[in-house]
Amino acid sequence: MIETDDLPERARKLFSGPIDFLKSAPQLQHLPDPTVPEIAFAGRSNVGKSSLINAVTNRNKLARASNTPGRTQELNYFDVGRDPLVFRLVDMPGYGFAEAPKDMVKRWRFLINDYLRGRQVLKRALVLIDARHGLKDVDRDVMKMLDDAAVSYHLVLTKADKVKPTELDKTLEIIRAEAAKHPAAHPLILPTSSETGAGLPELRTAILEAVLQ
Ligand SMILES: Nc1nc2c(ncn2[C@@H]2O[C@H](COP(=O)(O)OP(=O)(O)OP(=O)(O)O)[C@@H](O)[C@H]2O)c(=O)[nH]1
Ligand SMILES: [Mg+2]
Repeated sequence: MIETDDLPERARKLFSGPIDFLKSAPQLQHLPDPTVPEIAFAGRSNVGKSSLINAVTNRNKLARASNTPGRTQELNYFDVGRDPLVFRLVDMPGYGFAEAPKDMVKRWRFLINDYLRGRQVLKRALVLIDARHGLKDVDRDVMKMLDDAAVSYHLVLTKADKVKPTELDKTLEIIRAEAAKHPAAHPLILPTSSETGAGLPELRTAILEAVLQ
């Protein structure tokens, strides 16, 4: 069992140890048995969910990232830790992808919502927000849904390398103020970059903290 002292170092070790792709679940009935905690990466299409999974796990091609929105179409599971398995990361399809065929968007929305609302072992959802764009109404809808379902979530800014530090601070301030009005939102907003590695140690620590809760 993992002890909670020196969490950053424990998180660092865990994320540089064995991490294995487990499965892709196109529907809820394909989810693995709920035996360990899960941490889900949610967010608008193209926000950088798959890239952040790769960056946080120090691996290049664990999750499939691409410039084409709508890349991730199923719930992709990754086992963190091997003997013992400690927790699972879940890469999700993006929401708010208007260009995709309507029935596909609908199917993803049901999959995302049903998973986020109903998964007992989901310890925390990470709601990724593009640092260049800030919160959009679709993000607010997801936040509201998580509030209503009492699922605790962390707002994570992605692509921080794409904005100037002053602009990033401004965006953080705005998002912090808005997050304060959401009961299930964690007060700490995490700025990250999969390109430069900024914010990754903090994200690893936040994930492990959520897992151990
Ligand atoms: N500059 C920069 N580009 C990034 C960063 N993270 C992701 N990207 C780019 O953004 C694009 C989308 O990244 P993905 O990780 O595939 O995004 P996603 O959220 O998984 O997208 P879907 O699976 O389609 O929902 C890719 O071209 C990435 O290279 C980042 O931190 N900095
Ligand atoms: Mg993806």
